Amino acid sequence: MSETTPTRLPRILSGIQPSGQLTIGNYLGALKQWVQLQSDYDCYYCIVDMHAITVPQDPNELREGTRRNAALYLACGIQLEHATIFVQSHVSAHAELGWILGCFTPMGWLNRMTQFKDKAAKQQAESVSAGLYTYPTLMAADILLYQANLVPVGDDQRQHLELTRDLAQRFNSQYGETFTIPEGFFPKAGARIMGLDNPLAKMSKSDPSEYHAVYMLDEPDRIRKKIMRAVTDSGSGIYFTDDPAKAGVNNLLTIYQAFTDETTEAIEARFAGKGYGDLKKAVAEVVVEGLRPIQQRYRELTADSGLIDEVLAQGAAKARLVANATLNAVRDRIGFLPALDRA
Ligand code: AQP
Repeated sequence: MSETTPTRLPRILSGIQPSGQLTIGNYLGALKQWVQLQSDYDCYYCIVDMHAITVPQDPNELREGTRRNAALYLACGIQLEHATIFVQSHVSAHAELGWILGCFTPMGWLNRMTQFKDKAAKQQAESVSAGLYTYPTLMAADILLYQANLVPVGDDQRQHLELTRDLAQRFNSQYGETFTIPEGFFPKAGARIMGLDNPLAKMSKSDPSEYHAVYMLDEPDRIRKKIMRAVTDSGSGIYFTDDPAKAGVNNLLTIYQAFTDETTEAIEARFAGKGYGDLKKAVAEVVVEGLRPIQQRYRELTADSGLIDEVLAQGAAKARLVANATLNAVRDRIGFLPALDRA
């Protein structure tokens, strides 16, 4: 089944968890691409609150984070004429298809997921949830429900996307064409922004340390302070490199490049002969200036208290139409008896 019509644009699905303040990693790895791609696709951008609860969340912070994500999507430049913005838990088809796909996923596939291993290692073994383990099958449901052609994500989601493709292919070959096989879209610069305090670990919004991440809503002075304290090395060369000993400098250059879109050569020439202090000041300024219009727009959007909830209500209604069409086809394919009282 594919509810593709000859006239509709190819579709995008992507989402971010409301599991804390969004970082410049979320922005550069995901949001910036969402904005750039939006006019060529029919876009579905969700706030994946059901994924967020795979680790413990404070209910009030989760609600607040959900609205904040939505406002930041809009503040970055997502336009409602191109994109549907919605909350994952508002569309119950995600939970149902997630369950069904879980029943088609060999545990061996899930056992290979490095993100589960990383996140589980940060918790007490006995408190790691089954939901964290089956996270990739819910993510597959998110994508496949919308028959998405393209999924713009950061590098850390590559393995989950591969699993989604494998699952869709397996289901299609068993039950006939049901799901579109999605392609990943990874940014050229900024696919993996590393922690400022530890440039060997991915920058994450849920990392508790104060100097780990720049948040999209950080005040300019706070951004400067964090970047000036970023870990570098005892050497002096400023160039892009895979050498783990210079991961801090490489990360700062990557952030600079992702914000400015300048070429590698131009950036290396700009910093030739300069010191790490100069590099950090320059990076801080491009981050401050890059985030300034987003922060301004965020303040405007959130001044209207009902606006975000209204956007999310309309988004959910639109998303349900697409998601339920796929879910009905899946139910039929696998042999669930139709519920005659269901519209
Ligand atoms: N450091 C990063 N560099 C590039 N892209 C990143 N993304 C996240 N961190 C980086 C991309 O942001 C999107 C949303 O991620 P998510 O919130 O759904 O899950 P995540 O990848 O687990 O993000 P975090 O910030 O690390 O969240 P927590 O700390 O809650 O686990 C994805 O496209 C991701 O690739």
